[in-house]
Amino acid sequence: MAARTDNFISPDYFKIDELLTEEHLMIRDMVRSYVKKEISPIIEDYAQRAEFPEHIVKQLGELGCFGPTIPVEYGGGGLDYVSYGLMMQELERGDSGVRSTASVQGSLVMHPINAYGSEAQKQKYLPKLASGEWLGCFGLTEPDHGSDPSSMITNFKDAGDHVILNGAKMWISNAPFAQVAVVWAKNEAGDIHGLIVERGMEGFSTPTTHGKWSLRASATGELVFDNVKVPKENIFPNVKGLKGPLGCLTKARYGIAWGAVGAAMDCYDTALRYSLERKQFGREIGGFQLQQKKLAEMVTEITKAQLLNWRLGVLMSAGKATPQQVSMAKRNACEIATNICRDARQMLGGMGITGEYPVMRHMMNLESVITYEGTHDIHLLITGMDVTGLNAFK
Ligand code: TGC
Ligand code: FAD
Repeated sequence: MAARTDNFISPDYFKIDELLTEEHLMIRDMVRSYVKKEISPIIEDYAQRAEFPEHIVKQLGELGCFGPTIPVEYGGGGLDYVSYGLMMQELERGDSGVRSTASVQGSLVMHPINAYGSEAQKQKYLPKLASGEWLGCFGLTEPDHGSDPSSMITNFKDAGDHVILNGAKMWISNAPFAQVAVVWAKNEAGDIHGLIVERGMEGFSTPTTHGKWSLRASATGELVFDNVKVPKENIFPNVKGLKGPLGCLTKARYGIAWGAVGAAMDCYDTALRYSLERKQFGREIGGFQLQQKKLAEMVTEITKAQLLNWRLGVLMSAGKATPQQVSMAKRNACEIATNICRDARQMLGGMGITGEYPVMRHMMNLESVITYEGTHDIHLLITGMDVTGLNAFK
């Protein structure tokens, strides 16, 4: 497949750029240029072949996309949450799988080590993860426990200076390429703890998941633990219970809220451009009311989501955002992005199903994005519980 030239122009209908600082704009433009130069020309090919472009791990590390909010002393960027959001928006504008790689590394692997880990764990793992020398993954979901992780059965037993870990995790992004895995498991008392498991530990394997029609350029796998000896020093000392993994999810869901809007922006830009070039019945299809309705609704929803994300970023940076606000933003972004990508695909007619344009790839990717990190239903129930005080999960 010929490399694609990426002429993306960002929709900014409400001059949201004016809400951003010079630093935000610089970071956003740096990642946007990277995506245009290094991701857009290759990503369709990798997705078609269902292959993970492993070489981008180092590039993302060099760019500062791994752990942008982690303190500088551990190799992070020490940046605010709007900067982090903008990075995720730009990466997912390229491909949801690329954003996934960065989300998992920063929010699901580096964040728990930074927030719950010992000083020795931070020093050992964070700089290597920040630079992209090591890739990490996060194991919460199990074959029989997805939306309800509190029922997990992966467990560890005390064995002196180490513990013995048994069980399996499923649907784990980055797993086949990861050097380290942050794994959530129950101790003998049934309490959930986080452990750092390293590739090479005996009894630990990461079989690849094949046959995905979505996130094809992202590597997904299982984590299998067969009597794995994990040193006790690899257990997070500072967290116990489901709030440990859920706290990580809040950070990652925040990044997804921005990321999904990035995918929507790419589809809108592609559809708009196409509608002004493609002629049927003697005129540009963009001149037909039915196509204008789609474009007008797309840019309206993108604008609303951009404003929601920006406000959430400000609240996150001030330490004032609630997990429920993050759920609303994640759910909203996934919904509007999924609808926009489907409409854009239709606007491209037959061309819309080919890899000539990024739209079908985004559309298929978003089926994972709307499912992982809490399904669309789960985030609706989180909002429902927040506004009524009544729990409809159980
Ligand atoms: P519940 O009793 O509500 O809560 C247990 C404890 O956790 C606290 N908590 C949170 N803390 C931080 N952030 C959040 N978002 C939190 N939500 C809850 C809560 O206050 C409580 O604390 P404490 O001190 O009282 O113990 O728990 P529950 O068992 O009733 O479950 C609630 C529910 C259903 C909302 C939760 O289990 C859930 O969110 N389920 C969805 C599972 C999920 O999102 N899995 C994602 C797996 S990772 C992934 O998909 C990565 S994909 C990445 C990529 O490739 O980009
Ligand atoms: P289920 O929980 O079985 O849900 C099935 C359906 O039931 C859904 O529609 C759901 O909304 C609905 N449902 C469930 N409970 C309720 C309820 N109480 N009320 C109403 N409806 C309900 N996990 C990780 O730990 N780490 C990763 O890196 C990771 N990466 C992923 C990558 C990909 C590509 C995918 C697809 C998934 C990944 N996941 C990961 C797993 C993901 O988080 C789960 O798929 C997700 O949480 C849903 O769990 P499930 O698939 O078991 O669905």
